[in-house]
Amino acid sequence: MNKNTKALSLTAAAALTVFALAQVPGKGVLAQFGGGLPAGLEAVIKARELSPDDVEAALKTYVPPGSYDEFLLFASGGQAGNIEVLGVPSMRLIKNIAVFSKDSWQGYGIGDDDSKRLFKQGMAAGKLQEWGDVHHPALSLTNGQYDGQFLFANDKANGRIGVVDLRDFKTRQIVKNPLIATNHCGAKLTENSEYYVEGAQFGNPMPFTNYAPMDKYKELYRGSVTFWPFNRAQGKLDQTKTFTLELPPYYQDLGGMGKKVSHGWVFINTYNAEMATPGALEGKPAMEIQASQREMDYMHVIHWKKAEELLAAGKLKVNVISGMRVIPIAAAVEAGILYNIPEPKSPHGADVTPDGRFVVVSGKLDPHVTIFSFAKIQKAIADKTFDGKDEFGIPIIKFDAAVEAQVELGLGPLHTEYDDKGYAYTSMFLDSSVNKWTLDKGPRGEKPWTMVESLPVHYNTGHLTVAGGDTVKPYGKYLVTLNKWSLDRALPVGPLHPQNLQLIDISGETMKLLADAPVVGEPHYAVMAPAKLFKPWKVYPEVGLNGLTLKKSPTATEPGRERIVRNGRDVHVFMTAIRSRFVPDRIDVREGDRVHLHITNVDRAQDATHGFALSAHNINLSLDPGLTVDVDFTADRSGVFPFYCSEFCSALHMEMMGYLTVAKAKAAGAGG
Ligand code: RUQ
Ligand code: CUA
Repeated sequence: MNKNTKALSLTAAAALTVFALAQVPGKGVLAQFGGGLPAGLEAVIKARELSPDDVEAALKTYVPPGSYDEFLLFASGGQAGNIEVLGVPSMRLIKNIAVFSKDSWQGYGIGDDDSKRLFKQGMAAGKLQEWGDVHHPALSLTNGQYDGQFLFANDKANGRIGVVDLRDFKTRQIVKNPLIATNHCGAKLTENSEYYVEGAQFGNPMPFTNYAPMDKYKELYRGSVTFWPFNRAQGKLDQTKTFTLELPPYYQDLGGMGKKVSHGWVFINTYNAEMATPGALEGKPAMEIQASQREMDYMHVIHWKKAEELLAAGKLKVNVISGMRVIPIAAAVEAGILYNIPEPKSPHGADVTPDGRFVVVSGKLDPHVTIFSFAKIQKAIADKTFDGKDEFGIPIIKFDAAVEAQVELGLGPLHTEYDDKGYAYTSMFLDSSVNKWTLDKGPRGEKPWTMVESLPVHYNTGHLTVAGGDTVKPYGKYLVTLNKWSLDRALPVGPLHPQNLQLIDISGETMKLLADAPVVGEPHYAVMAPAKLFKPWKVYPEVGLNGLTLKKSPTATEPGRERIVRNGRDVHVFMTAIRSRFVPDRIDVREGDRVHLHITNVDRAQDATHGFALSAHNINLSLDPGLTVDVDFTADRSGVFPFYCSEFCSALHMEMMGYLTVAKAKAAGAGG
């Protein structure tokens, strides 16, 4: 729809603007305009054919030059392997955090030793992976609330987790789960960041590097969920202390962490309870048909706290597989830490309410959201109100015994979050809308468990996020939808369209769409928190820090102590960078020498970043103020290779350069 068609007459729009301006807090705002609407403003409204809604949205999202946004949004970059940081309400991109994929802007994975080390930790099945599929960013929690310290990202494609330190917004750790090929569910932290919970996505033999024939899927393939303890002091997931629950080879999907009363429990959706396997050429129906046969799938209900206690007491059987402690299904069932509840088919979100009393499940193929009560689940377990067991011996809690309510919302409910008032918001994939509904109490006296509003979004929204909407205390105010298709929402830029974020104001009685923000890389989920929660460094606190350990680098170089040290075929270059020179600025080596560059940016000024680009060697570094960056390479071809600063750092930036010369091996041999 052309928005010009909804443009109002100048007078109406102008009147509305005055009204909207009058809403700006602080008295006497209109006085600045001489008590009325300046002619210039009227002209803009007319020339741009803005409607009253447009004017209001513009006023609500405008962040004047030099002012800051109120919230930070961390959106997954999907197959771009990164996390994008946007300001809310302006929806401007502020930073790209490279996690699993290379990024030459921040010199990530473009030759430096630190990211080589990180990428090596993240090898999958013995092979370097230079990209990832980031689905679910998660902020570290203290007492169930964001604490602004760490950010986690999962890589669905390779079953990996990345940890980002929010002091400098950089990736500090990548871990690979050796048991599973892919991950998806959980991807969240427990209430005090005790564990990062990582569930498998697609069933695989355990470990996935052990081949097993597909016709033995039920027997030899498994699902799982791994609990990774988080060592906050070190800022690291501790691979040596994980425990994993073996699960049936259903596809584990999203998970909700228990909160408050339900702390200690995790709820994980599954789909493909049919345990179908692909075989299109063998005449099998497509997976989408095979895996949607049953009316119900199962949600796993897991008492991880009890598992932790029993493990500590040595009272739980574990098998060690690929160095990981794996609790077999039978042992988990016997210990009373694993149950199933039937849930409407093809579920996606399992979202625990802020008070922890309910788990809301959205099944893409069911028009309802289903609300399970944690208290009823507990009672059903205590009373053994089971409907037999699944094929793997896991007790099935009776659906009716656990369900609190079902709310009919429409087509394709996917994911639910909560605001600060007591409303729930569910993204509707097929209907392309956000539907708002009441929990067990209508905040404005509405009926409980009732849909109160539906707002169209554009288009095919996957997840949504409310500021703090997955914590015990949501901030509310803004909601962002993460739309899969953008169709006509952005200027055409070729068949590959951007994805689209939409900012929605949820502070009033009704939802208001404020802005579109096309992004690159598929946003699966995002988290949003007040900007003031984060206290990132402006420069590194010390000169000569290693970017991975954040400790003084053994190769840090002070000004005046720059040098080139030859040790056989190894040439160590201790270099400084400062506006606007590299010292040394000439490196003469011979073909076959191993060159080790150790470059310290000794500039202390905020934003005085230098780059180091070396021609024909696939190397570009970002030398942030205070960092020492190491690079290692073999001078394997003779020639003359300029290096230069790739950040425009000063008026004499163009002069910030030098040469690497590589003499032919033979000629050099003569020179000794
Ligand atoms: S996911 S929408 Cu991991 Cu729901 Cu993609
Ligand atoms: Cu240093 Cu440009």
